[in-house]
Amino acid sequence: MKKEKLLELYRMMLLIRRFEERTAQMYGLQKIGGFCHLYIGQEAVAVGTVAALRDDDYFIAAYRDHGHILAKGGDPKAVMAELFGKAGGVSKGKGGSMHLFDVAKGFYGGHGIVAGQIPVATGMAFAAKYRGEDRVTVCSMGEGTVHQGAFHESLNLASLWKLPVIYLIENNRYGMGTPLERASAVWDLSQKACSYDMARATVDGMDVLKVHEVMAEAVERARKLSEPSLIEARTYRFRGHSMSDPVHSHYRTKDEVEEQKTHDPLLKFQSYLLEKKYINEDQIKAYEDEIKTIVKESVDFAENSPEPALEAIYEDVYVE
Ligand SMILES: Cc1ncc(C[n+]2csc(CCOP(=O)(O)OP(=O)(O)O)c2C)c(N)n1
Repeated sequence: MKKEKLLELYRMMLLIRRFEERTAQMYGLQKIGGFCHLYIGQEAVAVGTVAALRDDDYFIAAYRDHGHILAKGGDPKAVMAELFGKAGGVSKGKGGSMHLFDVAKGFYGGHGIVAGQIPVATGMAFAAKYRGEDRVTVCSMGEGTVHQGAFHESLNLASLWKLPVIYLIENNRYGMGTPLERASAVWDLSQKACSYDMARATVDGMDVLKVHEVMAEAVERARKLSEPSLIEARTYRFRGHSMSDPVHSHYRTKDEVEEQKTHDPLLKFQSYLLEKKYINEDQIKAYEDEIKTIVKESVDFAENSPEPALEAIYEDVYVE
């Protein structure tokens, strides 16, 4: 990958990290309400994945979706306004954190129902194939999702019909407070693909370049051969399940979280770029300053954006 592209990935990971740190602050100030799930710690997965896609490819995610929409090119101002529930938001203030949407950028949500996005992704991939497009669909989900029936029904059809879709399990080890080991008979989750004769891979989700490499292969398989894949990215969330879950809840220890932070994907990638001399401390500072401004402008935009009008409640219920 060229240096410019590597720096783009770094900048995006930094944007997502700082955007969400600010989101947490805004939540604390009650500017943001309702459910809100931070992606901090998992940034390499979304960024590495989107780096392997074309702009017109599709991405669909669960409710932990801030990082995905930003990586897919969503406007930070409109994303922050959505978190604030304002009319200038990507979903006109009616979706909130869990229902971010940006069709122009190929981002189809933001879904609050665990596994709800998986059949939709399968349908999107079917539609792309039916229309003769060569667009790829990526469907991200947590590891707690793979036991839902919708996952299995979707993988079966995707394999049977040879659909250009990539199911991406972001294994952050916990479904709310339940560790994978207490919920799943199988711990190597990419094995689930074997039941459906589907290509599979497991990747270090804390390493943006490794994620990119594995996803690039899966994207090629989808685009050129119209074949699906199941990828498991092993990652970790540094914050609680949602804003109502303290970081150090009873289901994991402080030591565990601290140990995981030594694998911070942002710092790991930064060290790599420093080592390669693709970046220096001054440039890091310049990126930080630029991102700080973008995030501040996003908050200002969200603050100043109006509340949705009452009549808007009847709009956008159906799509024509
Ligand atoms: C159908 C359904 N059942 C239960 C819930 C409640 N719920 C919200 S998040 C969650 C855990 C999902 O964990 P995982 O898929 O691993 O995703 P993560 O939060 O770790 O990203 C559950 C059970 C839900 N939203 N939808």
